[in-house]
Amino acid sequence: MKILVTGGAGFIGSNFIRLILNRRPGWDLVNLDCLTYCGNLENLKDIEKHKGYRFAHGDIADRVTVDTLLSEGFDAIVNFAAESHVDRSILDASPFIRTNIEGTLILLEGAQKYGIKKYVQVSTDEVYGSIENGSFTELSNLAPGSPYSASKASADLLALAYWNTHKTPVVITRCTNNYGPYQFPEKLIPLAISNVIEGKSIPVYGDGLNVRDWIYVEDHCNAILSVLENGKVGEIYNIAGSSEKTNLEIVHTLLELLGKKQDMMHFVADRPGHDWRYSLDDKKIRRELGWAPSYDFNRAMEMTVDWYKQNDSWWRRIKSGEYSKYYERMYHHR
Ligand code: NAD
Ligand code: TDX
Repeated sequence: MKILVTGGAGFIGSNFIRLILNRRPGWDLVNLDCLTYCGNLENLKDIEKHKGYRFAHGDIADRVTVDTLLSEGFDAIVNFAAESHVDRSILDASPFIRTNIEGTLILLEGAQKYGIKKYVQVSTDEVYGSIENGSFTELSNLAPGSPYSASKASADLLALAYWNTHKTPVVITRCTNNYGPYQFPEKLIPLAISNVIEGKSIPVYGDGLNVRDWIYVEDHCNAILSVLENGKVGEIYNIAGSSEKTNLEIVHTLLELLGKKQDMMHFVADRPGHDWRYSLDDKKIRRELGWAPSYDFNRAMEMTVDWYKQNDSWWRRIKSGEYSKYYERMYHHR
């Protein structure tokens, strides 16, 4: 089995590559990543010389790059490559349109042209928008609320249109909020942990009562592997962690795990258009593919805090570079 993994130098992609090399020895993986601000080859340092792994530096939105690579012959594509941060999509949506929509289109065209047998589009719960009560199923309407989620919803629609029109063998996964090793410290959990270790307070948007469902990244990666191997083409699979928490609950848990006082947080101006609650019904993937998350939330949060404590050079390097300018711009006025 030879797989093109795109965006494999990011958070979830790098965890997925490591999982596959462990769980499916004999598979060949090529990681196509253009290394944006959050793409980091350090995330793959321990496996960079693995015989089943190769890095290809390039852009999914560049047709020649994708065409040249796919002409080698691949069985499957798993598309993680994306601009993934909601706050950045509020500051400037253009890169989201280019990578998340145009990039997906180019991969779909390539999948079609080179007879790829399975194309997995890694999507998000955010495409359904916010929900007051209950949970979205795969049949729920799309109502994205941010430029980020609108670009992901567009990509999902393109993928489904390719299945309908060309019978391109696409499968879509929609997962809730991930946490774990190698998450870029602009997202709530790694930002909060690293801030506290640095002696800084955690910025909480609005009243902190927005709700997210949290899943440990390895559980998400296992779900994607199930979908890659056994998911039905043309279908969508929701993936959830069954751990809905308010942002304040997350912050309190982290401060407790880090042994700090609960006042090491402060409220800042809310995110414009901030979705209030995400919630997914994931009965379909449990029933049809027999997947279920295996990590307990409290245990996995503990493991995550330990990882950021033990790997502080990883995030300190990121925080002291270009990223510091973004952080200043994001939080200075809040
Ligand atoms: P990330 O931002 O950490 O990583 C994205 C990776 O894509 C980076 O390595 C980056 O260099 C690469 N990339 C960006 N543009 C590219 C391009 N044009 N060509 C090639 N590579 C490019 O993101 P993540 O959190 O790992 O998310 C991965 C995927 O999972 C995304 O599609 C995201 O929408 C989806 N997702 C994320 C979450 C979450 O909680 N993080 C939840 C559900 C779904
Ligand atoms: O400093 C912060 N303070 C804060 O209160 C940050 C960065 C976030 N927040 C809030 C906003 C959200 O309600 O915490 C919640 C989580 O925020 P993010 O970590 O930015 O994630 P979210 O916006 O929920 O989106 C994430 O989950 C779905 C990923 O970034 C997406 O890529 C994924 O699709």
